Amino acid sequence: ESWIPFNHPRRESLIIREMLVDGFKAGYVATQGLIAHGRGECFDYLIGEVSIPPALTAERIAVAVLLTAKHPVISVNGNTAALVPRQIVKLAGLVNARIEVNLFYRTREREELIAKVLRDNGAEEVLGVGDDASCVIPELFSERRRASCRGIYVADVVLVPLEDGDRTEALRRMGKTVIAIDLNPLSRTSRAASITIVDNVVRAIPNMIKFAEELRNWSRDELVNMVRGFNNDENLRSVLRYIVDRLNKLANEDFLIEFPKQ
Ligand code: PTJ
Repeated sequence: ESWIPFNHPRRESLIIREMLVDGFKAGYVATQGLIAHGRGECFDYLIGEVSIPPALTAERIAVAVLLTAKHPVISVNGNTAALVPRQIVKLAGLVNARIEVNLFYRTREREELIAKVLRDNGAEEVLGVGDDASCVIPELFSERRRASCRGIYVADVVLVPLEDGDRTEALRRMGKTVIAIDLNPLSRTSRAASITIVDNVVRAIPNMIKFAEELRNWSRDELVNMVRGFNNDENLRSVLRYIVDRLNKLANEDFLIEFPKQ
């Protein structure tokens, strides 16, 4: 990241790209992960690269759900390991969740590299590596269906940043509460999840850490009550309305970059 000028207007975004490229060069970000990130960036532009109100609502509810879960698990893939490894370990500690490596493009080498990244960032236990992923998620094919028998397989609540739609649906069919973080509000994952957080994982996880620090002092009843008032369908519609309103506003304003007249 040293080559990125300090005053570059898109410095933040370039640094995030660099983190993914570094993870790719180190062998744990999937090639397809770079493409997935580009799609995410596009949706991030539409929401204005900030955590919009319905995202903050979903993040708060998600933390309450994690805090009241029996067996919460945070699923980690290549992109998440590259972008927020330390923050994932912190959040897992605060909500008492186990961490599992669960890859779409599964290879033993990437699993082990990601587990190492997580351990280097403070994780004491990382599930889902190699033979630990010996339970089978029904209705999914190939290596993608393997999950840890101590982790995702028995979890009641699973947090999946950047997940594939098929797997989200399979986890829902198993009766699990699925919390998705996905910048694309139209994706199958977003539409299939129990709680959909339309936000960049680099903002969502730190926000969730703050909410966890606040909500962990709440009673179980207070948390359960708060979750009861949440409707994911309604929240996801608010995201779409937010984008429509924002684009409408921009379409009625001057948004071109001005230059002095020659
Ligand atoms: O590491 P692996 O093998 O598990 O593979 C990970 C990827 C992401 C390649 C895999 O899960 C995949 O192909 O995912 P999809 O189907 O491309 O979906 C990724 C979704 O995440 C897309 O809808 C993107 O808009 C969204 N996304 C990308 N970057 C971010 C994001 N959402 C939140 N924060 C991001 N930084």
